[in-house]
Amino acid sequence: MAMKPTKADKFSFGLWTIGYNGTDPFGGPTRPDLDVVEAVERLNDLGAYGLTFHDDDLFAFGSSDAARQKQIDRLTQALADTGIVVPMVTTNLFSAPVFKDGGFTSNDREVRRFALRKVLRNLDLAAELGAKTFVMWGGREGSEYDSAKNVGAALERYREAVNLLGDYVTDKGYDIRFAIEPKPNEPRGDILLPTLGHALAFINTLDRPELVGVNPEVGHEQMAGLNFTAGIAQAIEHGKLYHIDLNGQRGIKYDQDLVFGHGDVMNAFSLVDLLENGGLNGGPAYDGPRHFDYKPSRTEDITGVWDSAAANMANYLMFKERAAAFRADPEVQAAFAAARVNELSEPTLNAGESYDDLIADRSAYEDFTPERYFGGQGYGFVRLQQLAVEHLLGFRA
Ligand SMILES: [Mn+2]
Repeated sequence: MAMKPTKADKFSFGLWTIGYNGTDPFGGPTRPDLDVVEAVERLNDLGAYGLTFHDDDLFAFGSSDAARQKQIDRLTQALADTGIVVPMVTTNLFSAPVFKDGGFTSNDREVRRFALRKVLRNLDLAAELGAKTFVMWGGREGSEYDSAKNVGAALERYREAVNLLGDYVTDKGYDIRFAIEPKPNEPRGDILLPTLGHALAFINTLDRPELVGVNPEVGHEQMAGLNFTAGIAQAIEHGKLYHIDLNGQRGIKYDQDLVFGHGDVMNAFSLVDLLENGGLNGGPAYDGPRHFDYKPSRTEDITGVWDSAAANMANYLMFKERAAAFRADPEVQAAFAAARVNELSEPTLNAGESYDDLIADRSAYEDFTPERYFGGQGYGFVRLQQLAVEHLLGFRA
């Protein structure tokens, strides 16, 4: 029962995902390169709405102005022919040898100035294509050796760079916001802003924090052993979920970039439940693109590439359908009530209550009986989780 997406589902893909040719640290390509026009047409056939890219995905690093423009024109024509949009653009500051010690935070000042110029040029292209989000994944911003990188200075340079970019889009009048993508390691031994939490703290130190949010990736947080759904909930609570990268990862190991739903299935279910049902009055908590940043495994031929692209979207829609069934089940509603999940939304103090009032309230302390929590007053969280599993596995309508 594969579910068929439509453009209203807002599914988008990176050109580097379906375009991944299978190269890994231990072997070369297993598939030919994918042309951007074919990518746009096939994504459109499959029901996606958006394509995203790094500058170097569309035109090779170091391309002449003419070669660059030719590729932009070919993309623009394919977009016009299909109605596919470009909701997000990002810059490659990690593949070319010049960025081997990073872009914004390279120890080499000339490299930092070159990196800024590359990003400014790419921002103009993003604006031209109507992208609303500009992702910054600093894959090479880090080090392998503690003595090789002054982390404090690196964060100052990172801030200097992002502040400059914020000035640029503001002065140009571009309707673009930035989204920082955290990752703990790979390709660097340790990457700056390694988790969503580090990024949120950094954003608060910027000149224009309102222009900058996060683009968390499922696998990146899970590589650090963190609960992705919980991190996304915090990003939403801070109003900072500007974009999201969906994929699959199984535990703390190398960045697998599996199809969404092919990693931690339970966490994928709770994530979709949060995105689709975690907002006001049970509505969506996020209305941006559902963006897939995965890699079709290098074992696959081109048929496997498109099967995997379709699988990402079908899995998201199946999780969405299962989450809706879970929420609609009266037994689940009863279990939520028994678990007092909604009680957490009640403020702990009464309206206008002071600490003096709290201290005067004997029921809060003197007459309260903590002893009853020993052997009693269970929460039933396990029952609630079991109901989720039964819905997820299709054993409940
Ligand atoms: Mn990844």
